[in-house]
Amino acid sequence: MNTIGRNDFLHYTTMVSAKNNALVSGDRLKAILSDVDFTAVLVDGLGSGAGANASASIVIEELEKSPAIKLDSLLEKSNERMIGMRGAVAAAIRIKFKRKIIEFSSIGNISCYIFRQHSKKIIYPRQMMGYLSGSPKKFTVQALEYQSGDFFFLHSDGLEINEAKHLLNEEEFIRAQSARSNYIIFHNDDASFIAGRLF
Ligand SMILES: [Mn+2]
Repeated sequence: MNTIGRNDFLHYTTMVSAKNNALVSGDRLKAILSDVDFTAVLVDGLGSGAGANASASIVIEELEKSPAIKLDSLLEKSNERMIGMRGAVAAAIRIKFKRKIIEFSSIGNISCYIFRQHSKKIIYPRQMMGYLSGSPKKFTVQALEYQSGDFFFLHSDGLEINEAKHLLNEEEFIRAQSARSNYIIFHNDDASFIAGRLF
């Protein structure tokens, strides 16, 4: 399952796969691109199969219901609905093209990288421990400036990036965007990523 979108500000790709090539993945994602911003969420439901997918779907539904929702509210509302469910880890990102700002909110082990072309540096947004479980939690949004030429990569623990610095290279990053980079290693697990280049 892959999606691709592009406009004058962004070219992004996404991928979701399932453990043992099952039909249902416990990972889900949603990306919404407009002329003014890009909003995306990547969710890894705990465990695998239908139960994991049901938990992940809660976050997707909340974003579909209110695409302009603040990212901390998205996680808060999703968390409230997790009672009696397996739970999930999630990361949400919103990119505001005009002001060149990346907003980020997450809980649990979704990895997120921003690759800064200009200074050849990798920026790691703050992460919060835990998972969406239904027990009360406070979420925060981190805002980071970006520059034209930056890349970003969000992924679940079903894959890993080996030596992330290689993805500072644009050709390598473009290979990563289509899951063809040798520096991206897939495990036999539900796996997903969102990868974008900013212009
Ligand atoms: Mn996982």
